Amino acid sequence: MFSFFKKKSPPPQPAPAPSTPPPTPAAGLAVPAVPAVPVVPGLPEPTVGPAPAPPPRGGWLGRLTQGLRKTGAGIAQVFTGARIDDALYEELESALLLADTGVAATQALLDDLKRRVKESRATEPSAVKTLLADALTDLLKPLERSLSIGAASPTVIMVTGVNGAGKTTSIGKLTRHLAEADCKILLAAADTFRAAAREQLSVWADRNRVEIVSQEGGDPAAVSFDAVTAGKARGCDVVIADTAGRLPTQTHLMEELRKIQRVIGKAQAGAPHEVLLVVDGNTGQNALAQVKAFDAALGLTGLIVTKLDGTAKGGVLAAIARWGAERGKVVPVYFIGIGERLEDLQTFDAREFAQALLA
Ligand SMILES: Nc1nc2c(ncn2[C@@H]2O[C@H](COP(=O)(O)OP(=O)(O)OP(=O)(O)O)[C@@H](O)[C@H]2O)c(=O)[nH]1
Ligand SMILES: [Mg+2]
Repeated sequence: MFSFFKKKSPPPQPAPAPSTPPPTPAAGLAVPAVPAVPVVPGLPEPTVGPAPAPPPRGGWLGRLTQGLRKTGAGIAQVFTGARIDDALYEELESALLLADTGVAATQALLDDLKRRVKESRATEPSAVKTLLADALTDLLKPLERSLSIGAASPTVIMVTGVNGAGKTTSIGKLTRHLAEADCKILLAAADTFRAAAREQLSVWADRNRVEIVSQEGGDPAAVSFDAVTAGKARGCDVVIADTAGRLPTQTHLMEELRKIQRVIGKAQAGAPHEVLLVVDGNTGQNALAQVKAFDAALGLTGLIVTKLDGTAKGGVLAAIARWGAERGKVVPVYFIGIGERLEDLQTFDAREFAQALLA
């Protein structure tokens, strides 16, 4: 599960009959790549031959652990006692709630943990900590999914979120990874409110030597339409639309996002294939409220959770997972961000995250 994203591989020889249409992506689901070409962040993508070894994530894991250390310390404290008793579970409940896990996910984790403790007949608090890591991994596992590219041509990705969540920066990093994998990318500066926003995206476009459709003071839906039309005409693999930050309570701005989404669909049937929400990991329980609100408005297909390197508590991912489990449909976390450097955006791995949180 270390591929940064999945890309449809070149057609086998001889090429399949043109009458065979590519599979249509189901909303919210990454299309199973056929077969997937794992891409190693920071390393050149192999075009032929076996999949490369997973990238060295040791440094990454250390930084993720460091970013979540406050939560980790709070939870670790619970397991320093000599006995497994009600007091331990009560302390754990408080620690999980403090870590932004939310009431529903905390309760689910505690119930699952007690069952595991009983089944394993654990007697040491340290063993309970290991079982908690297992329970958390299982809860987070459904969030783990790769972004797939190539089922549609171009694959259109619309990126949304509140102000300053890290949308443009994440698009820049994602663009670099896609460009390194030989994807032809076109960026749409659909954040037309501020000149600085367009410039910021242009810098990423220049840096990655990819094309950008930008229009001074233009209508964001029109810019998106032009970009998708141009992407189709130019044979691009991916079109990524950067949108202006907004609060889900700003009804007219949410309506504008819906319009962008609709208009993109007019430029290309079935698009946008991905509607991503970028969430600042520091916003705690408010992050779940954002996910719910943007999902209600747009039908999200994935999340990018940024800034897990600061004061983020991390438990909110458990809250997002629990919410998905309750309604029978998760919004997967494609990437998590732990800083401003290119390599600071990585795929989400449930086990790794649970271990970092409980280190
Ligand atoms: N520490 C840290 N900073 C980040 C991360 N991701 C983004 N940032 C920073 O967050 C700030 C805002 O990032 P942007 O990408 O401009 O956010 P945005 O969502 O596009 O903002 P608006 O377009 O103004 O709504 C910048 O200073 C980024 O460098 C991260 O994972 N960790
Ligand atoms: Mg931006």
